[in-house]
Parts: sequence; C-alpha cells; structure tokens
Amino acid sequence: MIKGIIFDLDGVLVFTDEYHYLAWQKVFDKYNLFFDRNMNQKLRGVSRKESLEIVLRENKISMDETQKEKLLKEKNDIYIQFLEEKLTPEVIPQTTREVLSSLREKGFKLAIGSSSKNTPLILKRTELLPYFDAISDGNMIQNSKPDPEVFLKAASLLHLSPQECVVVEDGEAGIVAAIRGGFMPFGIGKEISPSLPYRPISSLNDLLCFNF
Ligand code: B16
Ligand code: MG
Repeated sequence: MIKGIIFDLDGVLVFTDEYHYLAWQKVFDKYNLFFDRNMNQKLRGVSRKESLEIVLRENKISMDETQKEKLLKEKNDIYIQFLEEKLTPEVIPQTTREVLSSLREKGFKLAIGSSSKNTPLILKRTELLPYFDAISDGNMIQNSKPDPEVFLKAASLLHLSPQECVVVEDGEAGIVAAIRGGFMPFGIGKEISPSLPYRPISSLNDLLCFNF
C-alpha cells in the first residue's frame, strides 16, 4: 500500500531548470566549452559536480580540481542570482499547492528528493516547505541520481519502505534512481526515455486520480 509520495524539486515542483541552463551556458561560454540545450537534458537531476564532469567528457577536456571548484562556484553564484531575482511564491502555480494539500488530506506523507544543494533556499523562497514531512537533498547524500540514495533517505525520513512510496520525477537519472531503489516512478515531461518502466503523467493533478 502506498503511504508516501517523494517529489523531485527542479522540473517537477519548480521550474528552475531554465535558470540552471542559463547559468551553465554563461560559464561554459566563458571557459570556451561547447554546451547546448541537448547536452543540458543530460544534466537533469544530476549533481552540480557530476554535471560539470559530463560536459568536460563531452568536450574531451580535463580540468584540475581547483579550476573545477572555481567554475562550479561561478555557476552557482549566477544560479543563485536568478533564484533571488525570479523565484517568488507567485511563480508556483496555485494548482501545485492545491494538489499537495489534497494529497496530505488524503493521508499521504510527502517528501522532497532533490539533488540540489539549493533546496532549502528554493523551498524558503517559494513558501513550499510547510507541505512536506521530510526533505532529502543534495546536502545530505554522497551519491547523486541515478544512485537511489536521495530517495532512500527520503523514505527513511518518512519511516516508510521504498515499496510504500512513489517517486515523481522529470529526469531520466531520477527515474533510474527510483527504479534502482525499489520505488514506483511517475514521470512528468518529455525528457524520459519511453523504454523505461515508469508511469507517465501530464501534470501533478493526475496524481489525484490514481488509486494507489
Ligand atoms: P544545485 P532535482 C537537480 O535538481 C537539477 O535538476 C540539476 O540540474 C542540478 O544540477 C542539481 O539539482 C544540483 O543542483 O546546483 O542547486 O545543487 O531535479 O534533483 O531537484
Ligand atoms: Mg528534476
């Protein structure tokens, strides 16, 4: 029986994915590294550090650790500037809050399972924090999606087993993480390979129609 719902953050509850893209684009342009929207799709749900490794691999370029840290800090500074300029409670559609409230009223425990180290800032700025019983994010894990660690941590904070939880994701790395962890994955958006065993949904509203 399903008792918990674990939500990815970026691309599911908040649309900060465009800010990630723009911030990466700015730093990769500065460092003369090739990067486009296609490559950006591979970074969904992947940690900041691993995202850089993917782009370096695609460009067949190596970088020393100090330079990597510098680039990562520059990217995050630009990203945070976007969050501070653009992220207000109003950017969250009212329907998102209504769906979260309805799921809570139905008795589900809700958690966040996000790779982002900026999760606390995002939840504060959007005023989404009160809807969740547990937060598992990039600050609390060693291994990023597609490793299941972030979702296993979320389930354990809810005192539930993976079989008692579903995961809602927009990224392929997150769907793979959910499957590896033993969770039933729901996929939102167009970026997930149809060959993966997940249940597609077109909006969060669809979650209210499922008889878990
Ligand atoms: P940060 P999610 C992920 O969030 C993003 O999809 C991914 O693009 C980003 O690199 C990662 O968080 C780390 O974010 O730089 O803020 O720590 O989709 O797992 O909620
Ligand atoms: Mg995501």
